[in-house]
Amino acid sequence: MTVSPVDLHDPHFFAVTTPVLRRAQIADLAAGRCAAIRVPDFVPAALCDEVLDALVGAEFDSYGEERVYPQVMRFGVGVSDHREDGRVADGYWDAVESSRKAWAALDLSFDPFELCRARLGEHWPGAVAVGTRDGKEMGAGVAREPNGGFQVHYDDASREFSGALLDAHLIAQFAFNLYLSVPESGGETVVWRHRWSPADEQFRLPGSYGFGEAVVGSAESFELAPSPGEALLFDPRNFHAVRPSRGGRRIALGFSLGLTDTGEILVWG
Ligand SMILES: O=C(O)CCC(=O)C(=O)O
Ligand SMILES: [Fe+2]
Repeated sequence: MTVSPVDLHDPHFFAVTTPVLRRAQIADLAAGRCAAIRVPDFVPAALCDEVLDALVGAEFDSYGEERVYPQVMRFGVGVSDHREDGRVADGYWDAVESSRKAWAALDLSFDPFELCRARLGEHWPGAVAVGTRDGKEMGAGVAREPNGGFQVHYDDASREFSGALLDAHLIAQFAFNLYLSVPESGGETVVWRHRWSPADEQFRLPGSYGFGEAVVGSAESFELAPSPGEALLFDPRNFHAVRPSRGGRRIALGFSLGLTDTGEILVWG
């Protein structure tokens, strides 16, 4: 039997666009019945602009340049920069505290991460809360500016950390982004229908979080050009990348989410 190219599409590998994030859609994402959920106008433009205006005047740090090249700028803390041999380095907790202070100093009229959690939880039966580790609250999220793009990579806390990252049993992981500013062109998010396997390590860029694009071979993919105010929730175990931006900054709020065995959604940055 010959398989025509059209049969090579996995009907569960697609991005759904929805005005409202439904409980069933989050369940489908966890179950692998879709690969991404886009919610346009997830946060009203006026609130996005308030955060963007504050961030534009703020000083961003860069991720560790050995591991993250091209350079990605960030405002706030990400635990991926504080991973040491599969553990959370002690310095993470001070970084979380500094990050809280830096966000508070922006003097916004609301907490954008709290608002995102509230929106995510509108139709979810369980709580959506910041995760804890050894009883301490993790970072709530970060603003990231990958103007040169993100290399092809995957995110999976259950592989990246030995033991449990949070004080909970995670059964699925999602990545969340709220786009505040997008470039005139470029800056697309690409997701491939390919999950890490041990042989992929031959494509690992030395010392990097990323892989050479050959790692995804001929895997099916889709490309999303984000709009300001849009939220993207996806399964980050699928390899993904962000294309370089041209003309304008690409700034998004981001955090990771884990679905627990008790039906809560716990986030961390
Ligand atoms: O900025 C994006 O669109 C995706 C960034 C990313 O790699 C992630 O959220 O895991
Ligand atoms: Fe990622």
